[in-house]
Amino acid sequence: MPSITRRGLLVGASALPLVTIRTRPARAAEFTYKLGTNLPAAHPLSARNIEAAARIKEATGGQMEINVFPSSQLGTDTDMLSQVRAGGVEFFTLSPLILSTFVPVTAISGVGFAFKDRNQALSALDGALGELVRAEIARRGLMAFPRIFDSGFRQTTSSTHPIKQPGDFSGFKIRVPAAALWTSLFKDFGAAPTTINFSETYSALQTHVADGQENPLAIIDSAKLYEVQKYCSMTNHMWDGYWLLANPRAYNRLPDKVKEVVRREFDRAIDEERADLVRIDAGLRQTLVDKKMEFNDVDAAAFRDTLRSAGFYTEWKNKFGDQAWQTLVSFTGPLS
Ligand code: X2X
Repeated sequence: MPSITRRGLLVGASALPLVTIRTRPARAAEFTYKLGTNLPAAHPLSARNIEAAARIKEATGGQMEINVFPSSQLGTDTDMLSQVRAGGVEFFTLSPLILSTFVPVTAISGVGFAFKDRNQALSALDGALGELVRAEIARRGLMAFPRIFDSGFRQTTSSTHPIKQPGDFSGFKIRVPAAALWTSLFKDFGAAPTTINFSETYSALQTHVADGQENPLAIIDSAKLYEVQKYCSMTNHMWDGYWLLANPRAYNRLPDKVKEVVRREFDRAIDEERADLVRIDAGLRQTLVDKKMEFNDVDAAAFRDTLRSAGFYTEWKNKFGDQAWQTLVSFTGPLS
């Protein structure tokens, strides 16, 4: 049982009969933390985090309250990353590639055409590859929870033309998130990538600052990008996820029992979110066709060859270093 604070007890006892004290609404939480994400509330990652927050409040008897802020309400990813480092935001979900602006090796899970399916990606990140990158995240003074949220394989959308073969990328004004690996990959395809935070992506597409972008179907749908994009090309060029990051000082301030609840409930949220994506993915293409997007499939091998010829794999192998690269290929098989 949480103890009644001295002040609460005195105020209650002097002003109200005992029975009223016992039925008063729960006192203010001892820990009120924020969780920021760039995803809309309609995306399973936000929905499952909102549910986890409610369970955490309940299981701690109101001691811990986590307010989830979807749709970049706390700022762009770049802002939120600074905030979670400084402690102004306590929890934050972030793509490993964007995190690489602070911890370079985390981008390794985004190497083009590396994982053959989501199970392979999740095994790597639940296994040795995840351990390696989380150790680096910890060394840089941030905390990542042990498992990653799934985001899915990224597809390319456009308002001007479908991407059917690598040549269709030539000069293509494509918005990419803020990470060197993304810019490099699309330059190697021959495109003209421009870095824009996700919170500004919809309007950048609407005003044709960019003609295209790339994201998993669950994000194209939940962020309504189909309203400003006509074509969706199933390039499957990269798998992506979201690390759940915490400010370590804020996390370590929590009593052990609260930490245990937080870990358990976020772990459940991650399981459920991964299952949600598998379930909805099957129908998302049709959902987006119903919303008037035109789809096409591509020959992935041709796109991968383009990257290989441009020196993409050699460059990134050198950047990540042998140990990290060997860990990646122990899951994916050879990559060059
Ligand atoms: O910014 C994006 O495109 C998004 C939403 O997929 C990421 O967070 C990487």
